[in-house]
Amino acid sequence: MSEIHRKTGVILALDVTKKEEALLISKEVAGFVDAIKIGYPLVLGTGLSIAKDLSKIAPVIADFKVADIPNTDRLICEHVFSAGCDAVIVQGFTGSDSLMECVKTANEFQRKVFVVAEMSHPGGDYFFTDAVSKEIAALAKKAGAFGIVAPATRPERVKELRAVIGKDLKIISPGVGAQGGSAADTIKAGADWVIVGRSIYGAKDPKAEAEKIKKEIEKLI
Ligand code: O7E
Repeated sequence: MSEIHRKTGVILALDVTKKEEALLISKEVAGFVDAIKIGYPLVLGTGLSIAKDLSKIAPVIADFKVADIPNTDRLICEHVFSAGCDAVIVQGFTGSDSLMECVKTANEFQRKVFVVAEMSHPGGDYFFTDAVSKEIAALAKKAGAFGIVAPATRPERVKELRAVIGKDLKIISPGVGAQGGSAADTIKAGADWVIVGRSIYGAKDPKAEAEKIKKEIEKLI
């Protein structure tokens, strides 16, 4: 287990499906990202044991967008943390009891929970309306989550959600690069980390691309 600290402001979304490729890219970009986010593509492709391998390179965030009843959420989180993941991403629309069970389980393992407040794709604000996203963000804070997920494709929403949660919670923002969002605009709006997938792992030179985003963020400080 390792703590997620902000050094570069970049989280790699590792949505490749082969173990060798996942390890190769992760080792290449290791100094330029603060964590590696794994989700269904990689875990279904390789098995959850990939988490232990990757955790030797960087902290691992398990993006399973957990969204079930409290008991099932607890079973999922226990599995994820036992496998070596440092944090889990869960949905907040399931309500406070489900969310609190995830946070309670994370606390038992001394791990972290991020709650999706609003999604980054064009349809992402259809059900996650302004009011709903803000309510989920407030619930994440009340439940004791470590942070929320907010869309880099809508920096104005990152800013509004930052105002709801204050300084105590972190914001991780997907949607930079392939989805059109800008790393600098997202960090300026109040995000702590941008989550970047295809523009890094799909690049000819993933290391150079990760370094470019890191430098773009560094310029803001
Ligand atoms: O577009 P990319 O390739 O840079 O990848 C973005 C990653 O962030 C990808 O893994 C996708 O599943 C995830 N993501 C979004 O793109 N938008 C969201 O609203 C939420 C996520 C996500 O990771 O949710 C938890 C952070």
